[in-house]
Amino acid sequence: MNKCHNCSDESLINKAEKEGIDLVWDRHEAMQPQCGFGEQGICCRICIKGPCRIDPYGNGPQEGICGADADTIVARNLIRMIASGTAAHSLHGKEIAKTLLEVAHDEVDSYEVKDVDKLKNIAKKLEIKVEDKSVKELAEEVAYETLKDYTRFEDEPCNWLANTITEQRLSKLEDLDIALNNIESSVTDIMSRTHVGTDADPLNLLLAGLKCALGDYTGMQLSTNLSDVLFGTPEPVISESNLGVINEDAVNIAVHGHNPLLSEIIVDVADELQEEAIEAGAEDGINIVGICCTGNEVLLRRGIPLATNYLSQELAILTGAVEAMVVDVQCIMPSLAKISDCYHTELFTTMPDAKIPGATHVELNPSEVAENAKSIVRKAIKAFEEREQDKVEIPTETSKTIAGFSKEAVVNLLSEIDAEEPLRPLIDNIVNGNIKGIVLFAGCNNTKVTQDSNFYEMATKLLADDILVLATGCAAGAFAKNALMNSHATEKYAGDGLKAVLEILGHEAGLDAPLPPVWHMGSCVDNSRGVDLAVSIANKLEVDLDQLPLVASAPELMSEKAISIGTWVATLGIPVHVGVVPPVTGSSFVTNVLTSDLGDLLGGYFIVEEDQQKATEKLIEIIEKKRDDLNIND
Ligand code: XCC
Repeated sequence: MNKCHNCSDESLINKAEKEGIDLVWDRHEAMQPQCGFGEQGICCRICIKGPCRIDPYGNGPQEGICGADADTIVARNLIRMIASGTAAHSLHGKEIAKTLLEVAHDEVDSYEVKDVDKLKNIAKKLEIKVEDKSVKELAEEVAYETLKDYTRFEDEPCNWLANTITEQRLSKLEDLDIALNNIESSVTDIMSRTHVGTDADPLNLLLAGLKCALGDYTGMQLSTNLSDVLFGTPEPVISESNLGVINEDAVNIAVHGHNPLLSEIIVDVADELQEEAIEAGAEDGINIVGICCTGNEVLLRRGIPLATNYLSQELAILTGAVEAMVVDVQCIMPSLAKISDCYHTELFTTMPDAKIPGATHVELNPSEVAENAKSIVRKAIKAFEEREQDKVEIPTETSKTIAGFSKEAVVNLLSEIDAEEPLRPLIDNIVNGNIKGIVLFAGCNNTKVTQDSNFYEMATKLLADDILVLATGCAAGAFAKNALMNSHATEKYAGDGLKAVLEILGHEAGLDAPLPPVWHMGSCVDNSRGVDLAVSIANKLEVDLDQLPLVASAPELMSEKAISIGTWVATLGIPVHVGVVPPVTGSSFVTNVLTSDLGDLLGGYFIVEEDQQKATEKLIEIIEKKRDDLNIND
């Protein structure tokens, strides 16, 4: 199998081979054949009588030692994945909410409220009175109302759930008793009910999984929105992507992970220390580049170039020109420590809950964040002097990237056409078929797929069929690197209807060229931005989300977070394609619920299809069917 869809990566993979450095693809190969029981989700390690495994061919045991069958085991394993994903995203959100509270209480001076209008809009959404209140008072109330979503014991639904979805959807969730009231208790609930000898009913388990996944959604909503308050709401910005953004004549610092609390400060501090880098011999000063979702966060808000996405994170170090890699939480390969040891690169961990053996730990707690960030940047400047020139090999490829499509940015753009009803031009073009539908690509890379290939192949076909593509997370990284986020891509790939719309919008945006055909909405927590746009369209059309010609796809999914995202997307009524088979096939009951019954119940369901061509056809078919049902197909 090819490892990646990107020639700049190829050269570095060869370099690693020459230098005897194992990369993620080598470890994948060494792991073959992977455990078939694990792949189907029928291995149970929940108690220590086990591990137990169910024979998928029916010859051996059909029950674990306690009597749990394949349906129970698969459902339990799946919802534990959802709980982990929810915990990861919502803890990220909680950190942001706590920081907003600290700003309100004057306890930190490195952060401030950058988007006051957004803060006021959020306050209104959360039914907080805005008049006669200072910014700090509002920030305090918004933070407290937000944090209630982590602590509420009454039955009413979470603020950031109830106030961000359609009314119809909320009542559907209430009818099923899954309108979540407390993010953290949903995680506790999963861990408790999956303990040995507790919930054995696969349907009951799956319903708890849906409820918990809504905690992932709620955590994302509040993460995105409060990050915008603290760091600014993204507007279209032009930058570059791919490993070629690493600059031989600069001190290169890669920021990697998810939480903008860290990367924003590193970017600020780097600006202050440019002179020191130049004095150390780096002609171009300090060059910050991003990886994974931290990369997306600073690309959208600060125009920082994106070096790469998940699967090729190790390759950044292989360039031999990265002085420091600064990581926070999630999706950071522990292998980075070993690989940086082969180079002058220093790997810095910064969060108390994400340390890596072999890395240097510099904790970025809010009270001394600026000082510690400076010490990291100064160490990087020092490392520049130790760079081994004969080990430097930076690929030349970069792609122009236009990013920053927050919902607000989209509405601002559209209001240039219709100030009264900004969504009208978008809706009109969906109704008249210039834009047939929308696909939101999300999720990771996976060694089981040639990196980025599913994203690229599927998106280019969808664009040709006049389907607008939105993207977040490593999906967005794949499109940015592979030149699908610029005006040239619109000329090259978009069908005539879509192209005409993007030309008009590009003109309104003052670009003198079409808007890109793939809209970068941000990091994984920013999947909420896609929902915001969809909810506004649904409300305007007076329909629910499941009626829109809208589909989501995670064609290279990998993480537990991707499972929880996919689950809430389906729960909100949007069909979700996955291009890697999740570990559920050991239970036909669970597989049927996810791919069929869920659709009857909530409108959203999973489509499992590994073949990118067939997957694309299925998505188009769903979009056509939704258009028929809405009576907008000619
Ligand atoms: Fe991680 Fe967000 Fe997946 Fe990328 S897309 S591999 S979760 S970095 Ni979120």
